[in-house]
Amino acid sequence: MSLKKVFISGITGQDGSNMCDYLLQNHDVEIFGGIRRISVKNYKNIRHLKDNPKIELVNFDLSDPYSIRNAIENIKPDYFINFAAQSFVQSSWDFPIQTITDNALSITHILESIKLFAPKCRFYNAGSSEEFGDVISDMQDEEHPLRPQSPYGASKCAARHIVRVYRESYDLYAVQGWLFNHEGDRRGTEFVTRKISKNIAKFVFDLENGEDPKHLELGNLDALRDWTDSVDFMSGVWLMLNQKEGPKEYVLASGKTYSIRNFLEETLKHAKINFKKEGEGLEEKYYTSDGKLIVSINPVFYRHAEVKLLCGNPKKAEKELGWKRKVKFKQLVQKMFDSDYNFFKNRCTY
Ligand code: NAP
Ligand code: F7E
Repeated sequence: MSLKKVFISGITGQDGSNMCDYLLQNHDVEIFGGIRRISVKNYKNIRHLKDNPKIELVNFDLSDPYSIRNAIENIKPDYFINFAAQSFVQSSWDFPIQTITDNALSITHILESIKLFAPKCRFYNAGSSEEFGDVISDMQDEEHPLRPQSPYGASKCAARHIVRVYRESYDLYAVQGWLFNHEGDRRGTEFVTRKISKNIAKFVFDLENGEDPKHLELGNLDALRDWTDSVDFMSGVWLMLNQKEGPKEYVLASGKTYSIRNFLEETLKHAKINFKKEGEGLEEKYYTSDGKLIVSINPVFYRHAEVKLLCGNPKKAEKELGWKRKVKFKQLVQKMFDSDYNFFKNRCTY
């Protein structure tokens, strides 16, 4: 029997590469990874898969409907997992048209091509807790209204509606999960958790090597986020794609919330930096016990509108899909710091 064909877009990103690893470790499938043309190749998250015969890289750009159509018409995948996106909320105010084009309009192109060329293909689109935006309850579940606060959040809401319309109009297996923030050692360095882990690791490394360490600039430390290890979410996405009944859409989250300040202080503790905090608001600063500046606030990292609190309720996914996360908050902080610290340490030995 021929292997099931899984198309993963965004394979060079955090989730696409983690999904590839998850499938190769747990399921006998053939993977087609969508990659776009960029000026400098960034294959670091998939370098370890370079010679794997079960993976083929395929030209695919969300902003080019012909590349979408060609990929789906030629491969006729059994599953299409769309992790490609303009995924950085902050940039969505600078590139609103690109954000809507790549995150919403492109989903219509994908669904049209699935409808025409692979109607049995099961489609997953990466939804986001950013769709809940200006939240009306302390915990958000599948019933929470969509109240996006950014062009990014609005783009994911538009995609959610078009996925539902195609599912109901054409009886397609098309779902969009609501994934809350998820992180790890493959996270882009512009996102706050990785920005903290990488910069604090470098700070420690420089101190240990007698260099003058550079301090880190951050934005709003009061925002509350629900963080999970991206690796833990991959089985949840696959379960959403393989429901016996449905298809239904689920929230995946840890059910706990922490401030950016909590993440920073936990990282500093794990890095064994004795720190002291001074000032409030824009004047808030972190110093080492001997007075070296570690962190200051730069308003440039504040947003036009902030999602103040995210805390997802994963009960429905746990009960109906049997999904459960493994990694807790402190372990995630440790994993990210250790990975970045080891990078600087090993780089030095070459
Ligand atoms: P990521 O690391 O930023 O990866 C994004 C991927 O999309 C990269 O492979 C990127 O390719 C690709 N991409 C961007 N624009 C593209 C285009 N026009 N055509 C084709 N590919 C394009 O994001 P992630 O954290 O893995 O997130 C995966 C998905 O989940 C995204 O849809 C994101 O919006 C959504 N999401 C993420 C989170 C989270 O906390 N991580 C939470 C909820 C939802 P290049 O390498 O070429 O740039
Ligand atoms: O910001 C605050 C910032 O950029 C988190 C994406 O994966 O998750 C992610 O979106 C919080 C915000 O992620 C800095 O204001 C403070 O409140 O790491 P982030 P995000 O915006 O939550 C959702 C669920 C997605 O769907 C997205 O694709 O941290 N913050 N200081 C900062 N944020 C950044 N980036 N940089 C700072 O210096």
